[in-house]
Amino acid sequence: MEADNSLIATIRDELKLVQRVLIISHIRPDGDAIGSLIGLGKALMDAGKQVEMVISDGVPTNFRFLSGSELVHKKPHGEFDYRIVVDASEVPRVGSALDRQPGVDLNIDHHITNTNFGRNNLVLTDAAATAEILARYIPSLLSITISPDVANALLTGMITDTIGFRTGSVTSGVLRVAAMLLEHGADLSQVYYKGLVQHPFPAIRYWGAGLGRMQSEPGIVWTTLSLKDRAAVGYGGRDDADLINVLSSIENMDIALIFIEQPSGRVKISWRVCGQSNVDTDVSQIAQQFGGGGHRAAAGAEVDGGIEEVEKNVLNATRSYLSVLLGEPVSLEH
Ligand SMILES: [Mn+2]
Repeated sequence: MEADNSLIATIRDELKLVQRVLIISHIRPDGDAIGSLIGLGKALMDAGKQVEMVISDGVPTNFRFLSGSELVHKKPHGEFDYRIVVDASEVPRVGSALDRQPGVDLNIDHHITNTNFGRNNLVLTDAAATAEILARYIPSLLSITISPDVANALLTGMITDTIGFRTGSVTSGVLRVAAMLLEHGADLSQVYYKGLVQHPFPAIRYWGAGLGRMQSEPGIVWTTLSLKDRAAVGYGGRDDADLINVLSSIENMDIALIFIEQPSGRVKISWRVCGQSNVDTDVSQIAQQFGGGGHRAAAGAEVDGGIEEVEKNVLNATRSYLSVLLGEPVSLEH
């Protein structure tokens, strides 16, 4: 994982001159969005900059243990001379946070689907997390030492995007960067437990609703989560509460997917390559057919339509994708 030297030099020179920096990450933030935002935000503060951190949806409760999370706003308030977007593959992913802001000066990301929307684009698609890119380059970009708060935030991004260092994106280099963050004061067991393991009671009851109607066929396992399910258990999120991690742990499966009903007739879809899959699966290719994106091992999309109709269409596309990969004749259900 290596960025172009002249790009790093350009960014370093620009950051030296700026005073008021806006940093934004994506809606429905995951641990990498939050960890990258807070890690870079606190590092810029350590370098003497005025910083505002913005995520349209705010910080989910499980990441509020991070020092600096209390400084994250839902929209920009001040005036800025530099705008940075982290962990977002395209501008619409940041929601309304960039409204009335004249363009992105620096785009830092690792998504293979990144559209290079920034004036500068530090996009390294072989990085396991945006937080890994930041951990590698913050010391040279800002001429600072990584503080314990910055280390904790960046380790959160790395641990969550690699699901605890167990995805195919984890290399010896990724573990070396994580070890460096521990040397700078990151608390591995706290970050691991709070960022990955711990769930609220209603979330696990919500899993129960999804697990109860889980279905499978050769290679594919899936389920649905409805608005009713969330109301019944009092789960406040609009996501799958990480249930996809359970589905993708089922043996002899290649692809897990979850359909999550959203307000106003939309359905969010989450794909995950199962841990034991032997096929060279890239679920972001299926997600892109539905206007979504993501990574080889984990991808998502959100589409208009009723949950049953979306389930049928998306399952068929997933079947077709897998059949082509396996070199089998395509048989679709109608
Ligand atoms: Mn990420």
